[in-house]
Order: sequence, then structure tokens, then C-alpha cells
Amino acid sequence: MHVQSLNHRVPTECTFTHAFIETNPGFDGWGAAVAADFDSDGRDEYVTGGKGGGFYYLYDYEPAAGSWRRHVLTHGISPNVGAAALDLDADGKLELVCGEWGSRLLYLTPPARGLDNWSVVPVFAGLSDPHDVVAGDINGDGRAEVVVRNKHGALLVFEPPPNPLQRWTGREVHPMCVGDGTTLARVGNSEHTSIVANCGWFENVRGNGSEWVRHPLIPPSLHRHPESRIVVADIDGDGHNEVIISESEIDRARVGIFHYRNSDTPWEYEEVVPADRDLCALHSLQVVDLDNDGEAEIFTAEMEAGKTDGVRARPRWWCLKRAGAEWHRKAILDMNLGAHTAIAGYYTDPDTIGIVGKVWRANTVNGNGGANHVDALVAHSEAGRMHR
Ligand SMILES: [Ca+2]
Ligand SMILES: [Ca+2]
Ligand SMILES: [Ca+2]
Ligand SMILES: [Ca+2]
Repeated sequence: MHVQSLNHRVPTECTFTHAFIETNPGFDGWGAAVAADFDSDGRDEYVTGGKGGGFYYLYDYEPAAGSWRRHVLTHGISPNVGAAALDLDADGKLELVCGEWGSRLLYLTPPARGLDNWSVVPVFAGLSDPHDVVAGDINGDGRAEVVVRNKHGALLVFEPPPNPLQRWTGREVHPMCVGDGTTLARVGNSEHTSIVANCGWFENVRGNGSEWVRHPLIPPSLHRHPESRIVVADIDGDGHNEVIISESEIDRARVGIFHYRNSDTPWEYEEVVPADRDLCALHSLQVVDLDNDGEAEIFTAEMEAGKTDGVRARPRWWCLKRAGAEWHRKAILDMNLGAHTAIAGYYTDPDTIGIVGKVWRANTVNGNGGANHVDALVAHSEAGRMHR
């Protein structure tokens, strides 16, 4: 293990313009965030919903007006933290799958026209705080399955039938994963899609989801906090995927890259943000080329909800950039606005990178008068202009 310094604040071209796209003081537990092109116009939309009466909203940038519009998907449910967008019924339009506070897994189908008033279909009711929801093709049939991880609980895979109104079948992959943070990716020496979690990576041995073997990932000596955000990417360009993990709920939160060595030992750790930087609750994590130089940066952000206080600790959004053997950091938003599950996407035009994020729960003191907020950062001019 080699610890890299993060002392330098070099200027990078990670330069963004901020806009409030929501300043609603109501509701709570703003979760279920997904970015996807729901209306097939080449630009991503951002959805988020939660509790405090129940809501699920979609934010769409309207280029002609130069502003964002909120669409109300429903007030009939209280989405939990995780959600995924996938075309369940193969009609070319994305559905949303999410868990609810409590036990239900459900999906939402879009209306025939427009982006308001989606229909809610419950599919399962035996979960316990379904925190992570991730979609991907696990059995190789070309259709996506849905992975659900209960917070501090079971890891399950659901297979939606071709007609999603019919019964979904579920299978338990592992009975107990402490914490949270789950994704799907091809990692290690496996040719198939694995489930990657902070509690290990689960190899899809036969490639059809019928047999899973857990392998070590995080060295126990790191004493990493089990609540985390996880991204898999080939961040060093060596042709092999790395696992990038942020600690999402604690002070002195770390960001690190884990490099595969073999399937029987924990992965080799490369520290990007050490604990002594005292970043707080890094509940956003993306690997994306933020400055259009052809190399991926790491985006992360500190959250509110009392994880920062807005006085001594003001939450910021960060671009972490590799420079040789070191990682540099730059605050790309420093307005006392924390983020929870901010997502990079192409929101305002198909070639300009942006990031949309939102509160989980507002700090009493924040950059929006103590109220909730959803925020958009859009890259300046040529920085961030790139083709997908
Ligand atoms: Ca769109
Ligand atoms: Ca569909
Ligand atoms: Ca790599
Ligand atoms: Ca870059």
C-alpha cells in the first residue's frame, strides 16, 4: 500500500456553473436518484423521491427556456435510497424500479405521453429496508435482472418476467451484508457480471446467476466503514477494472481504489482521499471525465443531514484528479450545499457533462436557508464538452 499526498490544489479545467433546480422545503429522505434519458431526446433527466408524505419527481432541462422543469411521477409511494432505470416491457421506454421504506419492491411505468403521472406496480413485499437497487444482465439472456440489497441485510436477485405484471422470481445471493454500497460489473478474473459490494465481490460462477461465490475485496486492516458508495471502472487504463469506494456516512471519510491481484486475497489499496483530509460523508461517487482531457476523474461530494453542520464543516463537491503518483482535489461547488447521490450526466445538451445532486435531509444552516435543494452543475464551455 502506498499513501499518496493530496496536498495540492492545482487548477484543473473542472469548472462548473451552479443552478438550483429545486428549493422545495418539504419531504424527507430524498433518495431513489437515477439519471437517464427517459424521453429519448438525447439528454438525461434526474429523478429523486422519498418520504415525508411520499414523492417521486423528475427534473428535465428545457433548452428553449434555459430552465429546469419538475415533473411529478407520483405521490403514492415513499422510495428508499436505491433505484434503477430499465426497459422492463421492451417497449422502448424506461421504467423505474425501486424499493420502498419498509418491505416492498415496485416499479413505475411512464405515461403514454409526457413525463408526469407514472403508474406504480408492486412486485414483492418481503424485503427489509431495500437500500440498494441495481439493474444489469446477470444470466446472459439479454434482459436485465434487478439486484436488491437490504441495508445491513440480504443480497437478492430478482428476475423480471417478459411481462413484468407477472410474478417476479427472487433468489438470495447472500443472507447478510453489513452496510450498503452495491454495483454490477465484470471484475477480477471472471468473464461474467459479478455483484460488487463492500462486503466482497460475488462471482457469478456459471454466468447464469445460479451459483455465487464470495471473494474478498477490502483488506480488513483498513477498518473501512461498511456504508459506502461503489463504482467499478478501469480508472488507470490498464485494461482491468478497479473498484473505487467512498465512505458515505462518516467523518474522516476516505476514497480509495482497489486493484485486483487474485480471487483469494483482498485487493491492493490505493488511497485517493486519506482520513486526515476530514471530508465528511461522501455519499456521491462517480468516475467520469469532468475536464474533457480523455482521462477519468473521481467525483465525490459531502452530504448534509448533520454529517456536516454547515458552520464548522461546510459540505463541498469535489473533483479528484490524478497527476502522476498523486491525486489532487478541487472543490467544484463550495456554496454550503451538500449532495447525496449526485450523478454525472448529459443534462443540458448531449455533449456537455453535468452533475445533478440533491440533499438527503437539509442542514439547519446551509446555502439554501436551511431548506432542501436539488442542484445542477454544468461544465463551462469547452471543459466538459465531449462525445459519448
Ligand atoms: Ca431526455
Ligand atoms: Ca418500458
Ligand atoms: Ca485498470
Ligand atoms: Ca479528465
